[in-house]
Amino acid sequence: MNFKTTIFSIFFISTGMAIYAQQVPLQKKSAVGNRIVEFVPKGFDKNKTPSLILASEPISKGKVPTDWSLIPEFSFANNKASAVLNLKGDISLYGGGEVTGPLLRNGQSIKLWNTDTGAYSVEGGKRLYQTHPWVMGVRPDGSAFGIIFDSTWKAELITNSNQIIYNSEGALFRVYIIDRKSPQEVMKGLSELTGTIKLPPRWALGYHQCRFSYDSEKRVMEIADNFREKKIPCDVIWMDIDYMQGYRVFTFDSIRFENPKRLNDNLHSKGFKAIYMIDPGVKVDKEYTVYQSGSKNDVWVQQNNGEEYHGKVWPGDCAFPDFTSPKTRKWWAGLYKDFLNTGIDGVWNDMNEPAVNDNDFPEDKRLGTMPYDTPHKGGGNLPQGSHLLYHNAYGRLMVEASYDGILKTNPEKRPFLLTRSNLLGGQRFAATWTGDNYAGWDHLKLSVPMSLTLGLSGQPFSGPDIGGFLGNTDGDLWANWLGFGAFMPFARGHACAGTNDKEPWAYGPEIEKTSRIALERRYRLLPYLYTLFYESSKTGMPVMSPVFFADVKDSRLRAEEQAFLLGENLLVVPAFAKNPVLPSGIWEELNLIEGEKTDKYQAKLSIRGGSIIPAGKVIQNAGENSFDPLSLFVCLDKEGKASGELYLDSGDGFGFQKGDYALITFSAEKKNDIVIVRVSNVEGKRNSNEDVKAVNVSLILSGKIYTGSGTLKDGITITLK
Ligand code: NBV
Repeated sequence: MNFKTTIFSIFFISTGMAIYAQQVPLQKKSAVGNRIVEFVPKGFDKNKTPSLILASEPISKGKVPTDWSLIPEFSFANNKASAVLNLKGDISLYGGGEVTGPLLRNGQSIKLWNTDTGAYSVEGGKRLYQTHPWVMGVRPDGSAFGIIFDSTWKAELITNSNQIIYNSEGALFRVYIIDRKSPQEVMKGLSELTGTIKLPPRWALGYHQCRFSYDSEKRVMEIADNFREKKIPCDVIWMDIDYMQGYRVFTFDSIRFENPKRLNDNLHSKGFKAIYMIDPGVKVDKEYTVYQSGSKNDVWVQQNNGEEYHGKVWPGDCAFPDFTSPKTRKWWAGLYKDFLNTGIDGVWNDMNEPAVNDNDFPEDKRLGTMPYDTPHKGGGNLPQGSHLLYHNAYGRLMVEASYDGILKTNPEKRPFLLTRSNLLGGQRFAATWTGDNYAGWDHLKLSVPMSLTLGLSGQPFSGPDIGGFLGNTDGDLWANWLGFGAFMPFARGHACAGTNDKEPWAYGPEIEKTSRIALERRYRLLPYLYTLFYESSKTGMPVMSPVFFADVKDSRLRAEEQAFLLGENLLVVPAFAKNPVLPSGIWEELNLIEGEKTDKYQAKLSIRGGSIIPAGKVIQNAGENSFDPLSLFVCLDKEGKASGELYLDSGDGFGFQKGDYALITFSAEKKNDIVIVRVSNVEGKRNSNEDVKAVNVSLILSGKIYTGSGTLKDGITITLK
């Protein structure tokens, strides 16, 4: 046994997997991007481990940079491949996608096996709904690297302080490492490999109201009307599973939702959008058209003996589309046409781990999903393979098909799709939320590092069930959660069946007032938030970032997970935060709504020195005109300068891809007692003077506010007296 084999053997003993692991030499390593290196182990076979993570097959661009130091080591034992990256020095680790536990991932381990885990209770929260075999490391000098284990096989990911270990239960896989000067540059590298989100419609950035379930057309309209009567901003009402006829997907209950078109039209007339749930399990019912058509098209997952696989979900026995097959994905996409033509605006894919209820099996036989050896057909670029290979990609393949169906039905609109299960890279198709949390303080606090970690794993569009899904919520918890949840990329209140009402007005007038303030603050910031989503769709940067992004060299900030940044310029400190570690430098308090300062539930907002944040007025939904007037909040740096950006377009559709947008850069400069704010650059063909007629500027300097107003064309002058 040579020295290296000994190390591997020890490592396998310590992780309890196998005693002897065969070291696997590298077959190839080459640069596939700017400081991105691909590592291919000898014996790697795409037909055993296809890539479902990368946006496209990487192209070799020559040799590995000469100063490159990060080389993974591969091994293979008992038909299971592993890789390890040895770390030198004091490295802060992040990533792993959807995880419980701390933001700083040193000394953590997770299981990559997508699981329906109510209250995150399965295996102590080490196994959640999604798979992100990705870790980012940040060195003391602020330079950073990231590693992708390009595999969907069942796996575990261990982040020790001196090693990143990935143990799969399947064939050899490729590894990609990005090594760049900052974590932000590494995030960009991740998006070069796995893609970015598509720019969402602006309405998707508003507040969403959900419940399992608003169970009749009447109840949905009551909720919608309450928002408008009470003047609490809201854009979307969600239809959970009870709108269906006996939980049959793509159907509507003939009594409670007898006329979905009428309901959707009604919602639209009041400025709401309507989102409906679609699960993967299709009821086995010979009278049901979706089951009939699926059977005719041979789309179902079959067992090794050729019989249809059936598993229990909401409707009882269900068949499951085999999304690994392009034919099946096309068939699934086609189902959306008639469904969406009732005026549905967005889709919610749930239970797509896929979750199967096998509670009537003896405990040791329960998998909660299909048996590992269930075969999947594959097709196109995908080989035939077992569920052990494809389970972690099931949700990701489902949302690819759903996305295509939504886009095909309404090619002139931007799809909005939310998914519970997904895979690294799946941000290209769907936004996500963090599944079934519960109404407790620990899950309220956990929701910040969870969404931060998703953002650091390529998925910027996420948020928790605000208020907590499982269990009853009291007014105090709700108001605290909404107080900062209003600044998360995806902001939706949700509640489980059998729990108390969890709408902003459900806790009495005081909390209703607080909720209104929180949401009015979000709506004022929509122009800023939309600009961040635009940037993210271009570069892969998170919308919500950890505080250490403000100063990557400041080691104090590396573990901060109560406070967070929205973009680079806005710091959000939730009301619950105790002694948060905040970035140094100039940060001024930002106030947006009367009454927020004295409201104990509101997060504290601060604007970074050197920045300009664009804001709109309070509107009730994102379809209303926000720029009457446009507000610019300015905070100067030490040199008396500031700059910022505003992206605007029509809010939906694809005109922006043909130039119908304006990306306006503002700059401010102080000379003696005068500050001049002007447009320094405009990109895009849209005439922003049509959108923005008047501009109000608030300059915040040492806690004092100085104001001025004018137009984009002429610039605005502020006198500091
Ligand atoms: O469709 C019902 C729920 C849904 O409200 C929730 O958000 C999902 O995560 N769904 C799970 C099914 C089971 C809930 C107990």
